Amino acid sequence: MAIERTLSIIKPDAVAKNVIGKITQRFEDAGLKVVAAKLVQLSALEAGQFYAVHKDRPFYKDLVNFMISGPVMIQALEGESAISKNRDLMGATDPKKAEPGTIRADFADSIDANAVHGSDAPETAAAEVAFFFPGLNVYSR
Ligand code: RTP
Ligand code: MG
Repeated sequence: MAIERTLSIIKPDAVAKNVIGKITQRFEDAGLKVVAAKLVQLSALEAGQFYAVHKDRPFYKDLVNFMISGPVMIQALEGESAISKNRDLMGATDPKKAEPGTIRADFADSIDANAVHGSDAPETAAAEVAFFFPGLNVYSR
């Protein structure tokens, strides 16, 4: 077990539902600390770069268009096993398959509008935190 950082994005559907606070409360209740945050409207270029790993998948264009459909709340979360802990709090990608009590089960409408993003591994967490919060390591400690 180790203290990690992970990247969370509260997606446009959840921001529109006014549940930034409720979702962030779940992170805090699980022992994760918000160490950086910004509410932004992503450009197509930023969203496309961020999800570049999926660029050849059939859902890529819809995913990028969804991510730029409204503001998103981007947070770096820090804590014990933050990467897997956040994924557990989020629940499965498809909210119909998400465990009861997870963020996606409670707040997501569909596999496309699924409320939150979370980094899925140490390598992607480091890259994603650096993508949105360059210099975080320099300034937060
Ligand atoms: P995220 O990256 O947003 O945290 O979601 P995830 O790890 O649970 O799922 P991932 O496989 O990385 O897919 C990224 C996003 O693409 C959309 N998606 N649609 N129609 C489909 O089969 C499909 N598969 C994935 C979802 O919105 C997913 O969050
Ligand atoms: Mg993913």
